[in-house]
Amino acid sequence: MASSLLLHRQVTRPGYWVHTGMYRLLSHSSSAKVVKRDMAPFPQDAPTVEGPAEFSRAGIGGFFQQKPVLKNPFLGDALLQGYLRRHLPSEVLYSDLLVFGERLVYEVDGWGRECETTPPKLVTYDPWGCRVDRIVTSPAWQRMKDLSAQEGLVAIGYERTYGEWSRVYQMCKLYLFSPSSGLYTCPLAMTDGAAKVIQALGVSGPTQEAFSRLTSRNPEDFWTSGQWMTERKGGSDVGSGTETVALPQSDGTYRLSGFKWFTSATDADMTLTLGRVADRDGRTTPGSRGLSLFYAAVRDEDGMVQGIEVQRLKDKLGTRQMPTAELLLDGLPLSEEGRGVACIANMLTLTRIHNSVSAVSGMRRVLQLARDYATRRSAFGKPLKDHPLHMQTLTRMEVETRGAFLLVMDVCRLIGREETGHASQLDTHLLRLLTPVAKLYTGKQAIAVISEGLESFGGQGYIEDTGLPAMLRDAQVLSIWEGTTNVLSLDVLRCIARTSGLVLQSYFTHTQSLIASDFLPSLSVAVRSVDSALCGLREFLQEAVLKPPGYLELAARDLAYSLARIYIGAHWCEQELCPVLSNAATGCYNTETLPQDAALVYEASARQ
Ligand code: UCC
Repeated sequence: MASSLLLHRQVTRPGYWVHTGMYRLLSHSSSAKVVKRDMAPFPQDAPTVEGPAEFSRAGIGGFFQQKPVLKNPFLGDALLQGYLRRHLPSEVLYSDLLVFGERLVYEVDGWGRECETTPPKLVTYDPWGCRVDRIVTSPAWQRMKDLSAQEGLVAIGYERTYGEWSRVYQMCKLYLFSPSSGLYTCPLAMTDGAAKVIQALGVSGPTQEAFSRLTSRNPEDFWTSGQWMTERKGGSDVGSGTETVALPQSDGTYRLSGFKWFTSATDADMTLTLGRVADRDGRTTPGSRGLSLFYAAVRDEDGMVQGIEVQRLKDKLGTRQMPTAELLLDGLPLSEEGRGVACIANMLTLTRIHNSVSAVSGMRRVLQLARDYATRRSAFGKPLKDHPLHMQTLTRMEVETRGAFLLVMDVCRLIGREETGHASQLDTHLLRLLTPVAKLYTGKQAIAVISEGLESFGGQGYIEDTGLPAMLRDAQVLSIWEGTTNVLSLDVLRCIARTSGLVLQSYFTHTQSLIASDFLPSLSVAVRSVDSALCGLREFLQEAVLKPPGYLELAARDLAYSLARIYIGAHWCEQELCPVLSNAATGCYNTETLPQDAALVYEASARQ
């Protein structure tokens, strides 16, 4: 079906125009001769009359809406610039981001679109029937890899030119890159995570080369890594869902046999993955305790996959630019035995931070475009930017985005401090607590803000080749991969329990100190609001620990949201800061309500 209509005009009586066209849409006059012309070129059979000049030549009129223009995202981001001026004033860094911003607009953004329109393909066999399992990616995807090395998008985090602020610098650069990257930020997240795991385990043996390649600025040497954890039984419950078995070989390596169900960036050069070491009788230890972490170089010297069968590429809602596959693994050497989950947790922390950065950057990008569009699009006699309600909507999106930015950058600051040995115990606690909080909160925010952003373009926000719908599709994954909202909410509870509440103590101390410092008188209402939410949350937690088991579990998501909102603080003062408190007051977490919840959810299906 055609996606647009050419409306042809025909005079029925003086001064009365009837539109006829491909479909009988607009003709209600019984005297009109309505012609259905499926895709007939105009004009053909209809007797045409010279109409007003506007529609006479092309038949589609003279008005064309100007599209939103992407401008240098660094220059267009006052908050980012202000943040850097305050914390990391460096001319070199400023000019690097400025030049990178130009490169994004004039070069990289087009590659990003190309990655979307030319998705990867799996070639299973060569023309002569040999199994090759080659993943063919677009030239633009390859260029993204080279660019990532040249721009140091992983390397910056390890060169540490800016000491404890190096992670902030790296993440600011990734934040600018992400919406133009055609999802290349996904392999970069895992690459960064793998480098961190290797560094934490001690760089030696086969991982020495891997580490230097993962952190290289030379495109010839640069490697990306996968993080292949998910199996058919376990996306979230990795501990009991992992079936991959690792058989010891005489040369000290291990053979892995298993089926990895989601392997993002399957075109990676290496991967980290989990498996269970089998004893001589083939027995394995169940649960998380039985999991070990393995390193594997995925390709041979000719770039062909080794020891792996690619079953198929996944057909996904979004992130179509990036190959995600099902894999059968075989014969990968071991790097570490026994403490798989604990070791890969380092990677999870970093990829969750990357996820949060991508979430904020998606919000920022849609706002930048919406803001520009509001100056170019007029409706009801004036530009959109002059409609108060439209501006109010953009303002609300802006507030969300700013709040998310500050939360995420604070987590980046904390990881930078930890990695450079500057972290106090309070910093370490905050990092552990705020990493899942930031990830789960910004993932959801990104979906909401980007969805609102699409609406601000009217119908054009729903049109594929504007590039806008892909932003929403890609955002949807942010709350799913690297731990869903609920799994991360439970991770918040887990870290509270594991530290006997110390992470919370640090949170309260730090947040209280933020609002106790000097503030503008105009912020006093906001500060009071944060203060009262903080007190309420403290009281809630004191009571919640005395409630039956299950109470806090049901409160986990709202608790995580409360932690996020209060931390974001004054930026949120028009919102309910502490949903966990008001929901507790209405009995939301009483476990007796569980059957009612289930009845409500399943009511519709039960009737069918
Ligand atoms: O791979 C995927 C897609 C890749 C795409 C990546 C791109 C992302 C960036 C995009 C940017 C655009 S998706 C795979 C997603 N899967 C997950 O995220 C797993 C979700 N499930 C969990 O997170 C669970 O909570 C588990 C698996 C961690 C739970 O396992 P366990 O075995 O029950 O965990 P335990 O027993 O609580 O913890 C085992 C050890 C402990 O260490 P020790 O023994 O020293 O006390 C924990 O402290 O692991 C440690 N640990 C952690 N440490 C567990 N979780 C954490 C954590 N979050 N941080 C630090």
